[in-house]
Amino acid sequence: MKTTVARKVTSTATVLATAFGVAGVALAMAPASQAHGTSSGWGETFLLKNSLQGGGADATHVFGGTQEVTLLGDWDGDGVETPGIKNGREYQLWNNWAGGAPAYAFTFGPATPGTAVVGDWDGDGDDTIGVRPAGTTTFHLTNDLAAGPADVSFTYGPSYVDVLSGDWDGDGDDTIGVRPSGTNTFHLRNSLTAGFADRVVAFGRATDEAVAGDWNADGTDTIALHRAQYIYVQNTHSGGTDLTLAFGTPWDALLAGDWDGDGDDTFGVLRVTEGSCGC
Ligand SMILES: [Ca+2]
Ligand SMILES: [Ca+2]
Ligand SMILES: [Ca+2]
Ligand SMILES: [Ca+2]
Repeated sequence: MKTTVARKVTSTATVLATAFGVAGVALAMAPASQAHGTSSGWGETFLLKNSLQGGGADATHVFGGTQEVTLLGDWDGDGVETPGIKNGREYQLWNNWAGGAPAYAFTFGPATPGTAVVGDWDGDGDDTIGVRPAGTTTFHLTNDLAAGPADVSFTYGPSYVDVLSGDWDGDGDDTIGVRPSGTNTFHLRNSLTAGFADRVVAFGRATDEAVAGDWNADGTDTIALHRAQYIYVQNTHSGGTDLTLAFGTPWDALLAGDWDGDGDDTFGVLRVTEGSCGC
């Protein structure tokens, strides 16, 4: 699964007051109501878990700076998901967490701000990106990690939505799902075309943070929700919860991905701590 992450900025004082020694778990997107656009702080820490269990993180990475959007995807198709950064229409993507020069750096999409999406749109095994410009319902997707026009463009859903991507039908390609703001209803589409949802899934609450992934490695992506420090996982599109685990803190942003390349997606969290710099 692929993820875009909206940061939740937590003050240092809050962290210290509430720390209880947990590690966290993570749409890959936070609902618009919880999204923070910018962070002037320090300490953007990714806590990753390789199993669907609570407890401490299996890997911890400090990555990124003050950029607005972190992307997670399998850019080189080796089965391991790694980070990237979207800064306006500038994209920088890495095939590891070590930093250094990005493996891919390019511009894509319109100059207007937009919602980023990540997925394997053409089913060839690697993830690429896309964008839905703010205030529009049009998705522009590319199958190459290079500058150029969109390979696919289509309209889907209303203007105010949370956007997910995943392989909802298990046929090998990723498509789009949206949750209209203020609802708990996910409208999943199985083709990259305009039209009605192929599946509608009611799950959780409108304020839950939602991600998608293949938790049971059956080839189909389903939805998980983050509420407080709990993650509610479903393995089918039934709307029911198959597994509940605790990971991270309520202030963490939920992530999902295959961090170790074993074929299933697990969780992570992004913890952003804003310090008092006196500046
Ligand atoms: Ca990879
Ligand atoms: Ca691809
Ligand atoms: Ca599919
Ligand atoms: Ca699955």
